[in-house]
Amino acid sequence: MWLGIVTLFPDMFEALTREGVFGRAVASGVVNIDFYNPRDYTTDRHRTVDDRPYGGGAGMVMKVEPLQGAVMAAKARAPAGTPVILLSPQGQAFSQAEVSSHLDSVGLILVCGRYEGVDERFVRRWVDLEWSVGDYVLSGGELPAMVVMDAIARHLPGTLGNQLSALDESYLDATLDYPHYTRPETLASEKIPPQLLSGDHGQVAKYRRREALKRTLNRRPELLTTMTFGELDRELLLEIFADRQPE
Ligand code: 4FL
Repeated sequence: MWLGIVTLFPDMFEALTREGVFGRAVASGVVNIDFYNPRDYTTDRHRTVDDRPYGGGAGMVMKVEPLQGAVMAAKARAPAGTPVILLSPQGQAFSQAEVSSHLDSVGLILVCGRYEGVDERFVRRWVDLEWSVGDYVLSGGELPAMVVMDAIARHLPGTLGNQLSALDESYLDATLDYPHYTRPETLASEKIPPQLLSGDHGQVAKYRRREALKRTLNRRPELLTTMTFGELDRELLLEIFADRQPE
C-alpha cells in the first residue's frame, strides 16, 4: 500500500516507520510512504503556512495554498483513485469498519492539520473523507494519522494481524478480547484458569469466548447491540446471566 502523508512534521513519523510491526512492513516494502510538507509549497520569504482567522479569535488557521500544493504533489504520485483523508476532530469516528473498508485500497493520502484548524475552502475542494480517532483535541493530526496507518498496515499481507485474522475468524467480531496469561503458573497465589491448562481445545475456546462476552457485557454493552449470536454465544450468555451477582 502506498501512503502519502501531508504534514509539517515528518520527523514525528520516524518511531512508527522504524520500529515494530509497521517498521517491518516498511522495510519489506509492503508499505511505501512519501511525505509532503506544506512548507515546501510556500512561495513567500518566511515560508508561511498559517495565518490569523477571519472574524478574529485565538490561534492560527492553516492556509489553503501550501496544503493544496502538498496534496497536488501527493496526487501526482498516488495510484489512481487514492482518497484524500483529513484527520480532524470534526471527522467521522474511525473504527475497525473503516480499517476493513480500506484494506483493498492501493493508496491513501492522509492530511495532518495543525494549529486551530484548516481553511474550510481547502477541505471542501480537496478532502474526500474526514476521520476522527476520538473525541479529544490534540495539537495536530500526526498522531491520529499514525493510529490510522498502524491499524490498517497490520492487516496487510505478510504482517502479524494478517496472519492472526487468517487463523482466528472471531478476530474482527465486536467483542472485547478475552484475558491472556503466560508463565509463571503461580504468581502471588493468583492461579491460571484451569480450562487453559486442560489441554482441551474445546474447553479453552469455550472459556475464552465466555470471558470475552462477559467483559463486553460489563465494560462495553453497546458493542453487543449490533451482533447476531450463534448457538454457543446464546448458551454462554445464558450462563453469564445465571451467574450474575446481585449488587
Ligand atoms: C484529529 C483529533 C483526529 C482527533 C487536532 C488536530 C484530531 C486533531 N482525531 N486534533 N487534529
